Amino acid sequence: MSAYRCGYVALLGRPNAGKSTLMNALLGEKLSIISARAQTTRGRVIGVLTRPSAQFVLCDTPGVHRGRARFNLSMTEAALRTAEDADVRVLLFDAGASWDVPEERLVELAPPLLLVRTKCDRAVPGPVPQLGRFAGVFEVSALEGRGLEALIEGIERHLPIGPALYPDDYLTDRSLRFLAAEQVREVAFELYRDEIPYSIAVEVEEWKDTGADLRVRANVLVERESQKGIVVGEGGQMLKQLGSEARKRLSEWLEMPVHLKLWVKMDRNWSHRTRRARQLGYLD
Ligand SMILES: Nc1nc2c(ncn2[C@@H]2O[C@H](COP(=O)(O)OP(=O)(O)O)[C@@H](O)[C@H]2O)c(=O)[nH]1
Ligand SMILES: [Mg+2]
Repeated sequence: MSAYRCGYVALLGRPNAGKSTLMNALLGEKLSIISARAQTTRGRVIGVLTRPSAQFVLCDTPGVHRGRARFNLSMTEAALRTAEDADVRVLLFDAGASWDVPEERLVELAPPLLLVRTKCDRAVPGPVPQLGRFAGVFEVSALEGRGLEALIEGIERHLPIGPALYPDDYLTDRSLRFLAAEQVREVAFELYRDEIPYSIAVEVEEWKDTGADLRVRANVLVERESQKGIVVGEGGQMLKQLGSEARKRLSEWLEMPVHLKLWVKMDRNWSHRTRRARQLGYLD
């Protein structure tokens, strides 16, 4: 029998490359929120995949991009730090996209670096420059579950030899509260337009598991007074929709009845205040 392997695997790529979707697909659990809109993921989420021969500590990262706001820059920095600390780096690149600034930047990362062409269900991957930099190239569709096993084996080969870092039933370092708040934020990305979802933070205030059901009270924070009305909507319609869709997802995900109460509050410019953003779990 070969030696056990264990290590950190950073999932990197521009916003929308499919990092969060791939992480969830590899784990078979929804840990990271997913959106058709760029820059949804905030902060770092780890998910632990334990196999008989290896343990993979998968790190989902916010996208590497060129946003100018400090919050965006901090997130890019966080992604690059995660990359540096990892044992294996995985660059995700949409099969239908063309090579650009984020890829140029990520391809410079230290080896071992793997290339994953994502979303192969809807595009045939085109050529990639600097192929020589990659220790392996994989084609996957997280949506169809295609290519995942080959990718897992490919990553395993580059993990250092060593014992598991986490117990075999350990899934993530994020609290259930945080993950639940993230699901509310995911719905907000589908419901609201323009910059509104980017200004939203969700903070769970109360979490009561009665055994029969779960009672959750959460604040939906916005950055400016004028955004409150938009989030609430005419006659409270939008907030009602946000609450009922989020409640549905939470009860499916947690497999128990959930009561969800949402309050919209103004937390002026929270994303410009590093300490506050960190406290909310959006920065390391
Ligand atoms: N067709 C297809 N779409 C995908 C796949 N993986 C991700 N997507 C979509 O791409 C968008 C961005 O995905 P997400 O995981 O949030 O990207 P991230 O920003 O890199 O974390 C979402 O609309 C996903 O549903 C895939 O394998 N196939
Ligand atoms: Mg993401």
